[in-house]
Amino acid sequence: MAHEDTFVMVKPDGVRRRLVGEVLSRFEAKGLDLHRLEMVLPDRATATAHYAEHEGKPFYDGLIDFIASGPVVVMHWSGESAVTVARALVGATDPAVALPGTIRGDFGLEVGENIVHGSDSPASAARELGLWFG
Ligand code: D4T
Repeated sequence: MAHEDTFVMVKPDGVRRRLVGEVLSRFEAKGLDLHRLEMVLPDRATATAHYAEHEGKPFYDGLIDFIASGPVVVMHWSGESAVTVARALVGATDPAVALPGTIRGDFGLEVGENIVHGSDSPASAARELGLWFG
């Protein structure tokens, strides 16, 4: 167990569906600490850098279009095992199979619009916090 920092983003569908407060309240209720929060309209350079590992995959172009399609809310959270805890709150990538009780399990149905992102490792968190917060 270790104190960790992590990066969380409410994606454009989550903002459009007015789920920002719902996401925030789940992270707060779990006991993580919020350090930074900002609403931004992602430019394509930031979106492509964020999802660089997926370049060349069939869903990549649609994913970049989607992330740049409207404002997102980016957040820096920390706490005990924050990376793992945030991923557990978010749920499985495909909302259709994400467990009830997770954000994706409770609010989503489509993998292309899965509401929220959470870093998948401490190294990804450091990279993504640097990318989005400078
Ligand atoms: P992110 O990174 O958005 O938190 O999602 P995950 O970490 O849970 O899942 P991922 O990196 O494998 O996928 C990134 C992003 O691509 C979308 N996606 C994914 C998609 O549109 N079609 C697909 O088939 C897959 C696998 C959803 C999340």
